[in-house]
Amino acid sequence: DTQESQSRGILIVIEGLDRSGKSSQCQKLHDHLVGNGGQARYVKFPDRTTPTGKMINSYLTGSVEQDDHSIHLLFSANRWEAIKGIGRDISNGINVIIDRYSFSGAVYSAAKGNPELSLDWAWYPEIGLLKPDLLLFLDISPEEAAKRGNYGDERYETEKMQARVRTLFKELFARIDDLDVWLVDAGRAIDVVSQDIFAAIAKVSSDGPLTESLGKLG
Ligand code: 2DT
Ligand code: MG
Repeated sequence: DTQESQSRGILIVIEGLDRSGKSSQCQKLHDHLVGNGGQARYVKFPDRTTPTGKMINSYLTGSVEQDDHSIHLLFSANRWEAIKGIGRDISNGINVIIDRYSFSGAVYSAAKGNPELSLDWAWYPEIGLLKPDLLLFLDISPEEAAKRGNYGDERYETEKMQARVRTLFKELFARIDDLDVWLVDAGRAIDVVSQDIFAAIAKVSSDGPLTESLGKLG
């Protein structure tokens, strides 16, 4: 057989608190994969360029108010509208790196402390989205994060909120079955962190089709 069958790409999600270095690490990982001769695409959620993304942006920057459930579902819709395209790219051999995904989606909403908006409720609309081959969580202590300067002025960028989000991320990961989560100490120098990430990626196998999707919480 002389025909080489093309292998699929891998789906990598990078999660973490604000100021954990997610966007820089996603960019470095993208360049690393392309430098090794692969194809890669960097996707960031929320994608603020689409109609749902524009509504989300207005909410985050404080120019409009939204019911907690309603904004939650918009964040989810912002992923659902993109997921077929991501699946197509993966099938075509492109590695897709996602900066924030369903995990941020569930924990930020649940961290608001609205008693009607539990982690279980918040997770539900994510069920059925593609499950990543690898989830990297860039962990940073509140003390390390504080050294990196002040928060911006978008909604959610307060110390109280970040502390709740950090606890909820860990609770959520413990409740998801068969998910490969790598905790990365993101308090270290940027290049040290990226070496850890490249090592984790090298172990990910793309054998078999990417058919798995996110399921119910355990
Ligand atoms: P960035 O700072 O990464 O642009 O995110 N968020 C994000 C949610 O509340 N729900 C979601 O589904 C996602 C993807 C995290 C802006 C803020 O939006 C929060 C921070
Ligand atoms: Mg931010």
